[in-house]
Amino acid sequence: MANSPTVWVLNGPNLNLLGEREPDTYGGETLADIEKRCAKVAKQAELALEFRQTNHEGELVAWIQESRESAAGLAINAGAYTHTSVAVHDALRLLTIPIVEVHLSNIFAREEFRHHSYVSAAATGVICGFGGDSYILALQALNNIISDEN
Ligand code: CA2
Repeated sequence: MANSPTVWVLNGPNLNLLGEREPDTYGGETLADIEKRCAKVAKQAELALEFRQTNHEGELVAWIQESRESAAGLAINAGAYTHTSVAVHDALRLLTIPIVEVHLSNIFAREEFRHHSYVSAAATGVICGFGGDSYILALQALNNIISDEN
């Protein structure tokens, strides 16, 4: 979409396996299903979408840095790196665009080690616990902010 603001959606480790196991925790959708839904919502909102997944911390950091070149907003589900990665936190702190932290599950209703997030302190807001809908809600939040800016 020429000249449309681009929203980036970045996904961390193991999210490529969604839909294969633990549907009670993460829902039955695959990441490809979620990407399709995001693409539909982005199109309706006249946003371009860049949707990626990696199992590697360094690649996630590199993509966060790369987003500075073209992203108007970022939604990130850093997976388990949410709870461990100072590098992801530092990279997010370099951004000046709105950032929404996304989780499929309600991390606060789960094990204690999931209650702390290195992403939250660098994020504009957090959406968790709504399965694949968490991504849609994140896109809507980013669209509201980006529309207000323009
Ligand atoms: O709820 C979320 O979105 C999480 O970011 C998902 C991560 C987890 O480490 C976070 O605490 C919360 C896990 C990624 C997906 O892991 C799978 C495990 C089994 C089958 C499919 C995916």
